[in-house]
Amino acid sequence: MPRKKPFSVKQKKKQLQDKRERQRSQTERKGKYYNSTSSDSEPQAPPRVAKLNEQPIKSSDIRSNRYRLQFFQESKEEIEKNKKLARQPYTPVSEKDLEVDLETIYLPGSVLDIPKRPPWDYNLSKEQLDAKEEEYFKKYLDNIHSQYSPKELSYFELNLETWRQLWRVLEMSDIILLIIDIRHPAVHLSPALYDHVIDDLGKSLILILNKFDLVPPALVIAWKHYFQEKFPKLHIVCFSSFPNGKNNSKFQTADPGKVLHKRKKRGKFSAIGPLALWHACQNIVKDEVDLSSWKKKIEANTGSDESDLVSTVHNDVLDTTFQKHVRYKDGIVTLGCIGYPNVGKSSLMNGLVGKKVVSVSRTPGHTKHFQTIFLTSTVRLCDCPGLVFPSRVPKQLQILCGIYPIAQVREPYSPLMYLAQRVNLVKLLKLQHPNSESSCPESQSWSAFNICDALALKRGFITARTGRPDMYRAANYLLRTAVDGQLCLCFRPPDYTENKDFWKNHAETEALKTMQSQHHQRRRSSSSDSSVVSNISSDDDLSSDEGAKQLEKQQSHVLKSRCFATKKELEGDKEISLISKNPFLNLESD
Ligand SMILES: Nc1nc2c(ncn2[C@@H]2O[C@H](COP(=O)(O)OP(=O)(O)OP(=O)(O)O)[C@@H](O)[C@H]2O)c(=O)[nH]1
Ligand SMILES: [Mg+2]
Repeated sequence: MPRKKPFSVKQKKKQLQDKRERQRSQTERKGKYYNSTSSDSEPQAPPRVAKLNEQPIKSSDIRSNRYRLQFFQESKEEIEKNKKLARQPYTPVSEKDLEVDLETIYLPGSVLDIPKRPPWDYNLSKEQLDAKEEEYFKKYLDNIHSQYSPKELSYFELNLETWRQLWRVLEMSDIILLIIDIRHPAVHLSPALYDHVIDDLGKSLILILNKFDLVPPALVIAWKHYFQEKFPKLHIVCFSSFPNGKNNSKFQTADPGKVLHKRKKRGKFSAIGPLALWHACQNIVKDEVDLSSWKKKIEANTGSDESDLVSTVHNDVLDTTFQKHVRYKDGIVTLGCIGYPNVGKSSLMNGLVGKKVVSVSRTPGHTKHFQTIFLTSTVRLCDCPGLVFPSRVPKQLQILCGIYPIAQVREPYSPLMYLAQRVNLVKLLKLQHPNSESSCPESQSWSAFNICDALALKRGFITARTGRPDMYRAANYLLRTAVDGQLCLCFRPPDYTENKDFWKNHAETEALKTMQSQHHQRRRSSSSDSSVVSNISSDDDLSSDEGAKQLEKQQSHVLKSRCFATKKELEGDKEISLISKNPFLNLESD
């Protein structure tokens, strides 16, 4: 091997300087491309793309990270600025400020409208089709960035592969189910999507107001009427689904081997709202498809006859080509479930089937590829990965909506401040100000950092190295609790505050109250003493051997962490569970 040439320090310095210079000029050249209207003169560096939910690559599937979420990452300056803001005392916002209008979030008819699949025909080869789509998508992003800098926009999906999944599901479905989390309905409904489905594709759209168990009934009904007025062609259905813990707790026996053996069976799922969904579908298909077997299944309210159906879960992993859609082909109606990540699309499918057929998780971006399953011989369900549409929602709110994996949030304090301004955390969590002994009243005003400090002290979250309160952990904990719905942040439609009594006394509100108490009763009676098990079962696919192994690992991990939980932590758990027993504690005035 030839000997290396001796290299002086001076030469090395020069080499590094040149390299830096080259990089700087490259950045400037790219920066011009990202110029926004607001800062025409200053070229900006291209933002980095954060690729979330990285999976360990298995040798059998080198493309396992192909479908992960991709968002623009905030710059360091943005993060520092937000952190600084979160140190300042915050002012709570009024109830009126919780009212949101769709137009303030989406700008229909602007460059922010959803990307639509470019036209295609059978003369194009797969490579040509892919290239055409890539070119179109690049142009779409260029267009957006010629008008907005990433700082001015929400997080939105940059992964073409995920958009392709949406296009595919829209193409193959006869009826589209747009699932939204009723806590944040205005964030989750893109008017451009409505126009695309109704006008361009000529298909029916059912809006599912999901997780209605987490929001006061009057508010759900007010939103329902708001959407109905704005989008007259929508069919609207309220829905909630949950794992049926009774089934899970049966698996808890003294013999851990037995537990694992039995857990290979699929856990049961329950839902409130399938009948209303059936009615909506029946209204659409009329007598073109026979939906009687689905109705019978709902009436029987069991999931017992699908052992053969479960095997028909189908993953079209490499299929990105398309076929011309034929409506109700072979007498089968296809219902495509689409929506933002974490709104409960997969849970809805499980709830309809009555047992766990697709994997669900509280981590967004869990469903990576669309999958189909027959609910009955004439009804096919299709689960699509979650998609974040471009909009003007504050990123803090997006994190609270659950679109960003909490564990990967780089700066959790400003979302926490956003939450604290809208939910009285200090009162709910009975926090004591860290400066409570100080005589100066100004030093006792609350900031997001103070809340984390107080909670960390209260719950005994201490950093291992310095023995100081672990504020980052406290912030993460609170964000997770909010996303899960134990702390209820929900928004109101315009003019709700003035008309609260009208909505409270609305005839539909009473009916929804009954459905809600049904949900809570069934959930309570089914979740006896299985907090550890139910956490795990909703997070992982336990149908495979690998799932069972993972369960074993996780179970021992959870149990271990329980053993090491301090007394303070367990007390804190009780507090949160008290809040979650009354999810509307912070909405008492409602
Ligand atoms: N309270 C409540 N939680 C729900 C309901 N439906 C789903 N969830 C929870 O919401 C979280 C996300 O559920 P998923 O079904 O995995 O959501 P998804 O839309 O498929 O998410 P992606 O696959 O990431 O797009 C899970 O923690 C569910 O337990 C509901 O009706 N009520
Ligand atoms: Mg899913």
